[in-house]
Amino acid sequence: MGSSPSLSGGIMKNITRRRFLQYGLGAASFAASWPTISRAHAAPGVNLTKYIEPLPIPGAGIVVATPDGPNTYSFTQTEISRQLHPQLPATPLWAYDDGSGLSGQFGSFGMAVVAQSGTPLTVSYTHDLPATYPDWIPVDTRLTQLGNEVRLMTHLHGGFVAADSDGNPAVTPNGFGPGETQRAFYTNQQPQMPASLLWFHDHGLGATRLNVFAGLAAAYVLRDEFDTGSEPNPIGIPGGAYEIPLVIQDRQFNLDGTFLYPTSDIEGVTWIGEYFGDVMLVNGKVWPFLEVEPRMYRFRILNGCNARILSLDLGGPALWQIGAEGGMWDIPVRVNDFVLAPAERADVLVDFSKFPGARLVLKNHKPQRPVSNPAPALEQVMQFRVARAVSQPGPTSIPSNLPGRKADLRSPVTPRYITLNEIDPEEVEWFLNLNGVRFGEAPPTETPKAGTVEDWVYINMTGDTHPMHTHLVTSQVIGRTPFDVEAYEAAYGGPNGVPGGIDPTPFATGPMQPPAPEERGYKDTVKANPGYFTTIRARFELPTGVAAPQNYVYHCHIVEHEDNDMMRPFTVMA
Ligand SMILES: [Cu+2]
Repeated sequence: MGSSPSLSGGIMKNITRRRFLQYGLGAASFAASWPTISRAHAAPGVNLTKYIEPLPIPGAGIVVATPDGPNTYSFTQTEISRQLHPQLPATPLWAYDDGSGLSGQFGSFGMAVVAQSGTPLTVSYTHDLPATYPDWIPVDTRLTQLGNEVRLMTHLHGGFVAADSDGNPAVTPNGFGPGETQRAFYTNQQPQMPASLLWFHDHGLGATRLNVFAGLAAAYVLRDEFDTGSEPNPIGIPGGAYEIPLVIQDRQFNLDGTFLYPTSDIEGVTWIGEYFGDVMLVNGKVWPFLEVEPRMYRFRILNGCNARILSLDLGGPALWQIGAEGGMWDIPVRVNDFVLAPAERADVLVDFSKFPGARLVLKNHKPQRPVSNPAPALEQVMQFRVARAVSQPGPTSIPSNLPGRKADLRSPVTPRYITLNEIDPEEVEWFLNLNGVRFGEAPPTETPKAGTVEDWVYINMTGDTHPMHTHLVTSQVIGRTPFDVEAYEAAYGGPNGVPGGIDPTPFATGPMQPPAPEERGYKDTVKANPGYFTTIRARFELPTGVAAPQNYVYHCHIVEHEDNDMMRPFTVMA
């Protein structure tokens, strides 16, 4: 393709592949570029029989972590092996061990901390994994600080914590090595950490995608006096055995049972642009089933995929969403499906009372535009088998009010304009960035003053949706504005994309579109769709007793993108 003198070749290529994917060639062109090198040893997921093992749940397959002192947990990152499907050999996994030895973990996702909003926790993580990566985890040593060494760092995703408890590479770029212990203080402070579903996962610089893929992810459930987790509760929502986490992750397998992570077919490159599986795991088991009673349930859904954006539908029962990443909302919202990008969560009420005896399949569809994600189709997620009898009736109606919050922040100071760029796709130098600079290339340019409210405008120069995650804060989605990407790029683009700080408003091609109904509350991960600039608003506060400056990061939560520089530090200033 020709390129005008005012544009670098890199920028034109930046557009090329992603535009093809977005505007039609889609599946065909993606299939052609799907890495093939290791597929000879792949165990095709299509051959695995679906819905023959039960979903692991807390207390039966998912370990509810046991503290080793008052409000203190001590985890060890360790290697275990579990059979994730009866037709597969056992799979080696990396896991968080609470000291129990993990006999209660049945699958590849098996740990949950239950904490109380308002009560802080002290948590440690001790690296007891191999010193170097095993063969089934393909490191790209161009992206890591210390080559093939396994360097770990646990981040509490959604945590309102001091920088040195955050588990972020702006503070600890080298992470933690074998035998070393990371210590963290999780404030669980109110109102910033209300009852909600958080998760903790590895955040090793340049290796997050691999460490999470290997299993280092766990749930962190915050409760309060309303959201007790028991039934009955003051809110009038299901609890106990009728509240169930659904952590959805796609994977590929090798014939020997190990997880398969493809490598690039570009000479000299190991990293791939996105990891997509051909098998769906829920709570760490391949295509499981769950027996439910014909009554109301509460599901806490987390997209734990590396790169796949899910669009989920249950094909029957009414779905009511009551909250998302930043906790519960003020009212329930009726939804038809859930479009969840990696790290996004949905808190959902589902009433099976009209479906006794039914077998329902949770399905995943291709997300509708303007959401764009190059994932190949993977339609089936899990099965619900509805029994005919109810053992405990529980709530029979959706509550009209909830004890949570609608996002409503006012008086932002000057907005920050942040560009999302993809450079030289399908070439050796392929990488992504924010503001035209690599993660460690320049000091932070996002430096909010503690206590102020800021609008951050994510200007997507690529053809894909990027789920942008900001550490420390949750955000209100203000809206998304369509704009002329090519004209903005032609005016301001350079070899590494468009730099930050340039208002795209003069290039808008229509009015700002309001947030989706399911973006009602505060969110810690927001979809930045292609063809739009997305405006979010947050109050940049620090936990009680923590003095500015404090360093955090924000990044795309497609973890392949995060690992290849779609991440930047930010500093909360005095
Ligand atoms: Cu991304």
